[in-house]
Amino acid sequence: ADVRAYAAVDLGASSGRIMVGRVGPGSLELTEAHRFPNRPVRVPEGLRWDVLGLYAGVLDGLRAAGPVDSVGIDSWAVDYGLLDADGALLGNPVHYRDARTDGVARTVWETVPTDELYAATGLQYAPFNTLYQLAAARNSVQLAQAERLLLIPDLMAYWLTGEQGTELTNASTTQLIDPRTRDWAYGVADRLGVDLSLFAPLRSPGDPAGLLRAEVLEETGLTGPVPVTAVGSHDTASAVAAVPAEGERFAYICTGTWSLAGLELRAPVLTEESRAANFTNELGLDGTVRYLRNIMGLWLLQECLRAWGDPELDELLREAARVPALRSVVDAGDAAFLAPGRMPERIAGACRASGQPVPETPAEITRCILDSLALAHRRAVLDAQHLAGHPVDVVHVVGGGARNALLCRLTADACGLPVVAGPAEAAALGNVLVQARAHGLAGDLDGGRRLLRRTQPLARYEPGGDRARWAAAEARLARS
Ligand code: LFR
Repeated sequence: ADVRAYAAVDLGASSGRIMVGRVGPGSLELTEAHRFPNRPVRVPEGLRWDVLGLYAGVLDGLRAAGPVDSVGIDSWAVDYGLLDADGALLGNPVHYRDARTDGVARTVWETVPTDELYAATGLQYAPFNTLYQLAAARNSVQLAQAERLLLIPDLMAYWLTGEQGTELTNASTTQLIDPRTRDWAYGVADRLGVDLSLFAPLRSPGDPAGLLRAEVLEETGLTGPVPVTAVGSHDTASAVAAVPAEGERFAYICTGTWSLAGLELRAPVLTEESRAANFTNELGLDGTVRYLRNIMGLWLLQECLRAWGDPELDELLREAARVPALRSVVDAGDAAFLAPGRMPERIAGACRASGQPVPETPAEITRCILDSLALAHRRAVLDAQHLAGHPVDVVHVVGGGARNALLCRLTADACGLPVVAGPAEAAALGNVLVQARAHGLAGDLDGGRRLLRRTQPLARYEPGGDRARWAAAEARLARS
């Protein structure tokens, strides 16, 4: 049968990978071609991405992938590179965890109050939204010299093809897009003095994004022409496209460095209640809206592991499973955990400050993190249903955390709903499916999901345990 091969470049905050998806009628097989670490670098000016290192990793990955029918690129959101009039990169892209946005939002809200900003863009407040990053950079030499701003996946696509565009799902994380028109929020940009001509024209998932340049073909050993296809270039957009759900009554949690927990909707929810609950309306495939809340996610654990000298994870999780449940919990939605460094101390400090037992051993701290994440998942899934008037029967856990059985079980218990876990490589699979679809394979969003249910191993966790304890832990946290 006719099988096509698609390279999915998926760049995450801690690693990049190039996966190859082979898609035929009724078949889908994903293999890893290359994986490499993504290590942010702290220089005197602040925290930066090693974007040339990432691009080199992409080229290595394409070489390892071998012949493919198309390439798609997704990455984390909000960050960007600036280009000068010659198309050269102006400095290393700033990491969204950099401190330059501290206190900046308040100055933006003096011009456009936060409720107006939410009504116009539907984006939850996060200090790192591109809008605030641009405000922080307002008087910088780089921004003054910039002719173009490319979000990270669009920058990679530009280097690979020489063509520039702004992919819509990722553009919606800039806080400069109106989720109703799915076009620029011209009024907001105007009032805040953001020059929208910095951005290349919008393009949508499935649109052609150029051909690999001759030098790229030479460096990767590929034979042209090889098209690059725009996908849901925000990794979360791709991951949600690969949630193997049936129908509409489902919630999802995309787990990785972050936990992104919420619903897929047909229209944004722009109410004041929704803003106060810090829910975001990001744009997804085919006119959908990703209505979700950002939760600190496995970042909390990753940072602890780093502090502990990277102990064996499976062993640590086994020990954590034996620690009594819900002894102490922290607010996993708290932006106080955003910056890197000293995470075990910060978590212990938060427990102490709220009058709870202070976790001491790595196993106790790990248990505190997983209980806290499950609790935050519960809150987000409950709040989203209420705010959107959209009830669910099941919670899908996709991304790296789908492999963490303890996290999945606790999430099922906390939500009081069955959890279906997998696929772990959801972002890469969503990336592949959009490319396949642009070639007339795999069908629409539902068709892609059906294909995933048939081809990907999924695990199911039924809710158990004492549900009242989760409500009590939640009440404890709310009081502290
Ligand atoms: C996940 C993610 C989130 C976004 C955060 C920062 O990788 O893309 O969706 O809020 O990273 O870009």
